[in-house]
Amino acid sequence: NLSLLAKAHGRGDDMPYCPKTSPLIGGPIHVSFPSGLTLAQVARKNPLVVRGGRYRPPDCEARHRTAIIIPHRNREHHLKFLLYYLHPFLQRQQLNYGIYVIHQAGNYTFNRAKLMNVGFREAMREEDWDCLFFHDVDLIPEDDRNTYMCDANPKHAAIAMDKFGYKLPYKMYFGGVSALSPLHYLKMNGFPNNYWGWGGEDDDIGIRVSLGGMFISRPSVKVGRYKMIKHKLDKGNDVNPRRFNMLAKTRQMWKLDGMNTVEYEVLSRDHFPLYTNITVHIGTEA
Ligand code: BGN
Repeated sequence: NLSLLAKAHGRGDDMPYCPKTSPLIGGPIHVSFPSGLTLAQVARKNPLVVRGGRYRPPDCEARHRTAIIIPHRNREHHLKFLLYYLHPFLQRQQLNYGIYVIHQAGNYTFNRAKLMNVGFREAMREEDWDCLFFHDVDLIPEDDRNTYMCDANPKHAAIAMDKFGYKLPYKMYFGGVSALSPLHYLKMNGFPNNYWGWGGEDDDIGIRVSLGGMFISRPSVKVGRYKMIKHKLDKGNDVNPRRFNMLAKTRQMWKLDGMNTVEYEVLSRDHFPLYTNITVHIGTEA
């Protein structure tokens, strides 16, 4: 059975499964932002990463297939640092993984949650991922024991961020980095499509988890640590004044808006050396 599975994923019979706990895990990571770093250098440091930012352990069959979904616009500088840390981090965890950057086309107000719906659909189209990590571009994980695999319930991975003093800012916080299986995602009808601008969409997603009959799981604060790359509020991502009213209606809205209603147009799909870039037109506010 195991070897059939291995064959179905394009490998020979004799590849053993990777150990349940990777021997390559090292614990805390010192994160700094070297000036002058280039994507070509990152590529040279990761020779086993193939087209589109894909990787499989060379000497064992991965137990987990994880897609990283990164909503993005005009943050190339952050993306470079994230890729610099994330590729080796995921390789030490012996994952079969792929990195997807979902780039919002145009200058209209940013919509993080809708871009993640796009990422979910487009990543699942390419591969039977068993876990999706929805990842802000400016958050660098600081401990590789924070495993990028899914739990039985949706997981909030960014429990301890430096900007919040390495603790949760509030109990229901679900922002930054979260991990859902395809089944979790569909149970909560994905994410809302109508949060334009900064704030509230992550709280909506957190509420959807419980409306979908699930709980939020978290790693320990020792392990779920992240360093945020400092930046100013983005142009085109103003604070959304409607977020309070919208959050009050999540219970009425979650089945009417989400994965079942997402509409967009893919403008390009590029398999770059370190990531797959999907540029998408997601429209404007109704
Ligand atoms: C919250 C925001 C989140 C944001 C966190 C951390 C709202 C909704 C109004 C209650 N939520 O206040 O979106 O991720 O702060 O910055 O603004």
